[in-house]
Amino acid sequence: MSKSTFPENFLWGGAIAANQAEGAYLEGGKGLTTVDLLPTGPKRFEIMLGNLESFTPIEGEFYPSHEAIDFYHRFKEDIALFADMGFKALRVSIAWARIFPNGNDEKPNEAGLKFYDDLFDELLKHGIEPVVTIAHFDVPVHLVKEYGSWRNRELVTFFETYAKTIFKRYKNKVKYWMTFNEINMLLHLPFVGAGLVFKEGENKKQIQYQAAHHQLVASALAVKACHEMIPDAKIGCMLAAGMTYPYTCHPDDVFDAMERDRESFFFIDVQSRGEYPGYAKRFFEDHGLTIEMEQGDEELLKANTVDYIGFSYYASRATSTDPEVLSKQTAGNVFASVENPYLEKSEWGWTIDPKGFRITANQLYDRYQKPLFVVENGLGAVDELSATGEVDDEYRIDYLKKHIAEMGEAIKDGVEIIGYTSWGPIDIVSASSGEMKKRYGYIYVDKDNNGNGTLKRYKKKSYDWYKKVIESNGAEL
Ligand code: BGP
Repeated sequence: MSKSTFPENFLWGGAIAANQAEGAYLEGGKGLTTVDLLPTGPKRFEIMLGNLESFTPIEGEFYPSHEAIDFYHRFKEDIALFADMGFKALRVSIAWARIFPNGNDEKPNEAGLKFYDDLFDELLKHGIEPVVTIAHFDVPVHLVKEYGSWRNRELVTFFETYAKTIFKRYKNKVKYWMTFNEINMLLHLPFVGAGLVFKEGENKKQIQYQAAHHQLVASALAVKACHEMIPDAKIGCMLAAGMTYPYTCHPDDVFDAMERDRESFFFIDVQSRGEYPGYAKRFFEDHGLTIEMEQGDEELLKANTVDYIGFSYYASRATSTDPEVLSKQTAGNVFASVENPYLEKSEWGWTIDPKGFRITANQLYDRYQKPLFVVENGLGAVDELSATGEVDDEYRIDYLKKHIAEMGEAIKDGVEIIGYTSWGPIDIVSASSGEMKKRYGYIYVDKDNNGNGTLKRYKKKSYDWYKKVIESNGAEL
């Protein structure tokens, strides 16, 4: 076997989120959560941007989170497959509304707590390390309705209580935590990232950055509590990463690319360095924004920085200041980007850029000098299940192989990376589109876009491939 560039104990595995996998959306005492109000179809995007019509699911609409892939009832079967593949880690999220159905109930919901106890026990039984995201794109609907979600400072206290509750309960089982999934998503899909719903005429930027401050304070409080309550645990932040290329070497383009990256780095600068960067202060001034801070916030942020930088990487982006180039925007991306003529794209218009992965990892490490954890990466594609139950997803293997190879290069560059959990190791509901046909898994789930199917699981070609990658600690790709 060839020599591995990956460290011993590297955390190979996969990542899923409660709302995209569990289903059982009202079972076990769970309350409604923001994602449960996201139907498929064009309305979905409107709502994700903050234009919600109703706080209850509408009769006749199809809401993919309601059943998802029924991981809630089938997790043992699925974990057995992950264990067979040799997973060292599984990243999951806890649904806040399973623990506190209204988000701020006086007492936690025991059935919800028990569900995650069982889930973590099952993982540990197989020697799989649970990596837990505290908030992955879900806010209890009650908090949105009654408090305006993260625009309201009160959410900080509710979140702190929630975080402390789960630290206390799972302190002997979970040693890797993450506060907010893709915290920068708040700026792009505000309902998804922070449960924000806008009224007409409101200054959205003002509300978004105020909500961001609340999440950053909540994140620091969670870091503080985690360090106090579980001294041997590590707690990180989570960024939707992917570097921005300047379209040309014109200084204006280069500056523009830097600013776009900073829009994302802003969050991590606060979470990792512990203070608002100068460029953010200037941005607030230039845009007439005022961030209300309470006494003690700055000290809290400074004293409670993260242990590692978790990030997702799917694609890179490109930017230009030339109006003509700027008019050629790529379709299907959450982050604005102009077409990059050097790169291929996925069926959903996301660029395929393994080298960009290496650059991004280097950028993050140069900037923060803290261990990195790649907690999402993968290719969303349409898979065909043959009549005999096979899926030939060579294109997925190709994508992952190239990305893992570049991750190895980054490690050789001196970047410290502690693990790699590819996105959706089993097919789950797509966050952006709500579709089932946008699949990432090594395991195929028989379910279509309209919610039909047996939910039966099938191993794809990539299943054995990834198993070998793990077995060889990344030496055999
Ligand atoms: C990230 C999210 C995930 C996820 C993934 C893939 O933004 O953290 O929840 O689903 O992207 O995106 P999609 O499902 O839209 O293809």
